[in-house]
Amino acid sequence: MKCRMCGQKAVVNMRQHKLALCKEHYLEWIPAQVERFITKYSMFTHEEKILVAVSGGKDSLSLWDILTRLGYQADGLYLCLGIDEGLHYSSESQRLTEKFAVARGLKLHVVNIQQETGATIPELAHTSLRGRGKPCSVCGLVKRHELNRVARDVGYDVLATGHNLDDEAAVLFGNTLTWSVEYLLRQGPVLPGTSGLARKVKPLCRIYEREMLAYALLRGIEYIYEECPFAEGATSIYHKELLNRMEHDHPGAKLTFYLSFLEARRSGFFSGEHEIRQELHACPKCGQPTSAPGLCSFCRMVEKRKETTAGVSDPSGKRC
Ligand code: Q46
Ligand code: ZN
Ligand code: ZN
Repeated sequence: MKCRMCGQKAVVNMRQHKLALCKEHYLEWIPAQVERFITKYSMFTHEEKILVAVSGGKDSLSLWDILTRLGYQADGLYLCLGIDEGLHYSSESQRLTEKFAVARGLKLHVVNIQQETGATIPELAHTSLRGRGKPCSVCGLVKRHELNRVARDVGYDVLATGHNLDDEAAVLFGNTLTWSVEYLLRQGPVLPGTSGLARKVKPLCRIYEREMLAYALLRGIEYIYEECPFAEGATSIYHKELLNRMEHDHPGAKLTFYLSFLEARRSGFFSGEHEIRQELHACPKCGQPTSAPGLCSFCRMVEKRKETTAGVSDPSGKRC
C-alpha cells in the first residue's frame, strides 16, 4: 500500500476514506482535518482562549497537541478524580498529563476533586443516590461542574473535549434506541454557551478512534493505556462494539450514521414541539446555572456527603 500523497510506503490505511498515507503525510492530514471541522462548525477562532479537558488518554492529549500545533491558545485542565484503587489510574494519568505539559511548555490547571469536595469520586458515589453506587453518573456530574467552573473563573471562551467519532456515534446510538429527544437535541460538535455555561466543542467528533490512536502513536505521545476501571461493562462500550461490527462490514458506516444525524438535526427533524427552552436559575452556593431554584445537583450531592459523613473520620489514603 502506497501513500496517496508521495508514493512512499503507507503506514495507515483508512478504508472508510479510501485513503492510505505515510507517517509524514498522516501527521499533517489529521491536524488539517481538525482545522477543517473547527472552521466548518464555527467552534472557535485564533483570538479565543480555549480550555482543553485532558484526562491523560490518547484523545485529549492528541487534541491538545493538535490545537497548539495549529496555533490556537489552548491551556489544559486535568481533574484528579481519586480513582486509585488497584491500577493507580488517577495518579498515573496525572503523571503523564503533567509530563506532556512540561515537555511542551504548556499551561496546565490541576483540580483535585477530593480537595474541592472533601471526597473522591468513588467516595461521593458511595453516599449519592445517583447511579445506585456506580460512580459514572456522579463522575459525569462532577466533571461538568468543575470544567465549567474553571472555564468561568479563569475566563476561557470555550471548553474543548477529546470525544472522537466512536464516542459520539455510541452516544447517538444509545439515545436513538430510546429516542431521548432531549439528549439528541443537545448532541453535536458545538453546544452553544449560555449565561454562566461555557461553550463546549468537540473538534475530534469526525475522527475515528482508530485514527486518533494512530496519531498518538506516530506522534510519540505518551498516554495512559488503561481504561478507568469503572468503564468495564458500560453500555457505551457495548454500543461501540456493535458499531465496530457494522463498520467492519461497511467501512464508513459510523461516519454516515453521525453525519446523517447532524443533517437531520440541521434540517429541523428534532425541532418544533421538542424544542426545550429551560429557564435557568443561579445556584445560591456556587453560582452555576441550574434548572430548578435552590442548590444545583453538584452542591446538593456535596452537602449530602458532608451530612452523611459528619463525625466519621476520613480514612484517606495516598491520593494524587
Ligand atoms: S472516568 Fe468517570 Fe469515566 Fe471512570 S468513573 Fe466512569 S465516567 S468510567 S469517562
Ligand atoms: Zn506520503
Ligand atoms: Zn451549586
